[in-house]
Amino acid sequence: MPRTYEGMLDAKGFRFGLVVGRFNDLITGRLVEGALDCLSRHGALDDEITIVKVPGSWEIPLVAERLAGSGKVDAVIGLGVLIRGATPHFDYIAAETAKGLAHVGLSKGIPVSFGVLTCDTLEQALERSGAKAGNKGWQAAQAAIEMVQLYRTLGD
Ligand code: DLZ
Repeated sequence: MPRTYEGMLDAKGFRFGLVVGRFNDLITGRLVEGALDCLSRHGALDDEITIVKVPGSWEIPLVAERLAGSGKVDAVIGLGVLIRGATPHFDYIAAETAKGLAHVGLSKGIPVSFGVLTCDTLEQALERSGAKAGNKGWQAAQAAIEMVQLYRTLGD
């Protein structure tokens, strides 16, 4: 029988850092609500959750790195909403936000969830923040819970 490792969905005793872009805050607010709902339903305490707001998605990795290196959180959840405009601006920010968050996880050695929507339209963003396509904030928090548990299970 192969030895198989998986993280349980139990957030009790873990500390989470949410880094939230304020740009498109109609939607990012819904992602935060989803993430907090997921964390509390899985046993995380409000006292163990830190929320840091930043201007936009571009700034999320910078603050995620700071939190991840602080020793004060067990996982970071990045939440932002990018909506494509008329210029290539979106592509630059989306690519760097994704790369930046991946880099933070790899370099700091703690789980970092990617809860950044990259949408063509406001409608797509609404659908992914609590309407017909679920809530990406909730899913990002769920991945963070599973990953902190997995890290604990795998040990050093
Ligand atoms: C400037 C900008 C634009 C045009 N669009 C978005 C967006 O759709 N979503 C988002 O999170 N942030 C956007 N920003 C702001 C940038 O992320 C960043 O905050 C600014 O360029 C300042 O560094």
